[in-house]
Amino acid sequence: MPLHSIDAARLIGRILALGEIGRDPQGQLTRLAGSDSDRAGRDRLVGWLTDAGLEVVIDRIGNIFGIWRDETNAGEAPLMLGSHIDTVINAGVYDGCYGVLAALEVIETLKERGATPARPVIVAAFTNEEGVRYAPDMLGSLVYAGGLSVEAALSIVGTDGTTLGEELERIGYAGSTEPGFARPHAYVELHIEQGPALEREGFAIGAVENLQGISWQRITVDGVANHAGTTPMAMRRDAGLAAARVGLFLREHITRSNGPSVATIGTMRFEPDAINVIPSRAVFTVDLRDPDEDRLQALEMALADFLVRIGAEEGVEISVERLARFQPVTFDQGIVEMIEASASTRSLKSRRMTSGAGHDAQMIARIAPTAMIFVPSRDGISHNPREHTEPADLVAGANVLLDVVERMARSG
Ligand code: HGY
Ligand code: MN
Ligand code: MN
Repeated sequence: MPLHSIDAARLIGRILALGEIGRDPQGQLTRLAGSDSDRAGRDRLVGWLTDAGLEVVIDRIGNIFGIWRDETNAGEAPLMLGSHIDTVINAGVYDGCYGVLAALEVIETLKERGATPARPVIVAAFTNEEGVRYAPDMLGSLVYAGGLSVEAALSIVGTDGTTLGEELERIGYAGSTEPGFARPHAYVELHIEQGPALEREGFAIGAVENLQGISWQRITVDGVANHAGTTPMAMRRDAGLAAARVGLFLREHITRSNGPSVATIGTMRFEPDAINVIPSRAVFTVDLRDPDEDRLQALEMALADFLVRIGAEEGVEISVERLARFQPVTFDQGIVEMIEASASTRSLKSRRMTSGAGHDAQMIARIAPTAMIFVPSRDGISHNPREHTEPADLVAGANVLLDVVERMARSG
């Protein structure tokens, strides 16, 4: 059987074109959910979906869907593909966008070949997968999967004091369709690995069989502002020092445990934020992850205990706000095997793996058989403008997606 291929130039061209949308004067790429640059990226995608002859649907949380269906298959549960096109700050061009554009490419390739799938095929671009402006992350797919009400999601206040609902209205993506309008027959997400494993071990394809749990917290430490020069160390109630101790604790605790857990303090701000004033307040976030739910809970408990301890030792008040909490998920073995079979037919070396990053697949797995396909990330770098995947790897991943879609769309 001939091995079909997607149109490599069209796919790569669109990834690079979308990657130019949302650059600031310094050339940094940022398309935070609900922002003007997010609107520009969304508009570009909707243009491509429309040009491809797909029915475009926007739901109430701003998820974008391109639907390929006809009267012969409209009654069947759809095969859903996709990812996200919002980005982190100073992002690369592949995270999320590759999966959305490769899904569109697969549909266009099948349409051009005159394929007649037994079920509709949908490409989805989910709102606010990154969660940088509005927490939690994977928000649009979480709502679509019924994990959070639309109303609760729309009322989430962002890091800049806006609400997601206001911003979706402002950018023209507050759709009218109820999220969850179609329960997928299956969901497959193609994504860059964003880690070092595939490149380091020489694999072209990752058949992702599970995804780790995620815990996001915002921690506020309240101490007492005082003079940096006149205040003896023993008299200080230093919010900044307490915050610094948390970072050290997490590093040492995880190193001692010698397990796969990871911890990140990605944001931190002090008040009054002056060089010669002992900080009265520190506000920072902690991102904890582990593939095992019990270990993740144990890590959360260890952190909670440490916060109580340093509150007493440093004479500071500590409060914690939970921003996101998602359990690990296991993907559908049948789809994982299809991914491996396609890679083998195409003489692509593949390995099974766990996703360290959160993805929309983590949410859609709640309502449909789900799996992911990874392709290598150069130097394992992501959430960084140096993010890169070789064109040959991008095309290989899209062709594996093509095979899986053909196989799953064939059976009624
Ligand atoms: O945080 C994550 O893993 C994803 O990039 N939202
Ligand atoms: Mn992503
Ligand atoms: Mn990301």
